[in-house]
Amino acid sequence: RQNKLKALRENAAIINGWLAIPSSYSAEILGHQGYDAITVDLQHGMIDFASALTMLQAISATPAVPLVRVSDNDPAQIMRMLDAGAYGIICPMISTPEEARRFVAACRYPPLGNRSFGPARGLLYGGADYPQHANNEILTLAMIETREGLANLDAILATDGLDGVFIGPNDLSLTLTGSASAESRHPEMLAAVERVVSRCRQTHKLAGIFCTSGDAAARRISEGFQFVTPANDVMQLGRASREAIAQARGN
Ligand code: 3PY
Ligand code: MG
Repeated sequence: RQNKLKALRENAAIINGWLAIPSSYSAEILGHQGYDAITVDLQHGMIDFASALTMLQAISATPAVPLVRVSDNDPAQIMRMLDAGAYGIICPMISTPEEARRFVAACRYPPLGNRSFGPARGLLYGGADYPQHANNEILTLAMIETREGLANLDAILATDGLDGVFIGPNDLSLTLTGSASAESRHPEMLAAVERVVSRCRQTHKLAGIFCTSGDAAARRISEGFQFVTPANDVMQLGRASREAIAQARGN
């Protein structure tokens, strides 16, 4: 199976859903809403391997491409998530080109990397020819969310096989400005974001970012981002509830 995200990025921004709640039912619901991709968040989501497996199964029954944000740059966890059917990995806290290489190597079978062979659900989702094509089809996004990662941006973007970067604006603003804010307007943060977009454009890499709403995601697309996450399930559930309660109370 081709990873449609790789073709989509040429024409339109990829809209990516984000799951922190450990539920295959939530995953299935989100998958049917029109997202291009859905990410199962093992870093800050409340999700263990058993839940992640059923969530990836649910997403693969919808048009959305199943992705996973792993909890750290751990080849064993990356391998298990790919075997569980993730068609792309978002890896947090990539700060050096060595870390980026280690991440990409974990996503690639030899000779390009060191992923161990046992594709399991990869075959069910990707098809019988998955072993021949997985190295090309698995999307790899390195999170830029540390001062060091920002400083090493060019070297990280030069990593063979890396499809792009994904800004973690909470962590990045925390490290740059001393307070975490996903929509920070601090000048250092604005400069950092602009730099990531322009470097990605120059090197034809995907520029992604986490956002807190659809409006914010639309602004990021107009800034040049090609992969946006318009909030996660927790934020959406809370916001929809607050709105409904306010409407019901007539205020
Ligand atoms: C961040 O904003 O730091 C993230 O990791 C997004 O989830
Ligand atoms: Mg982060």
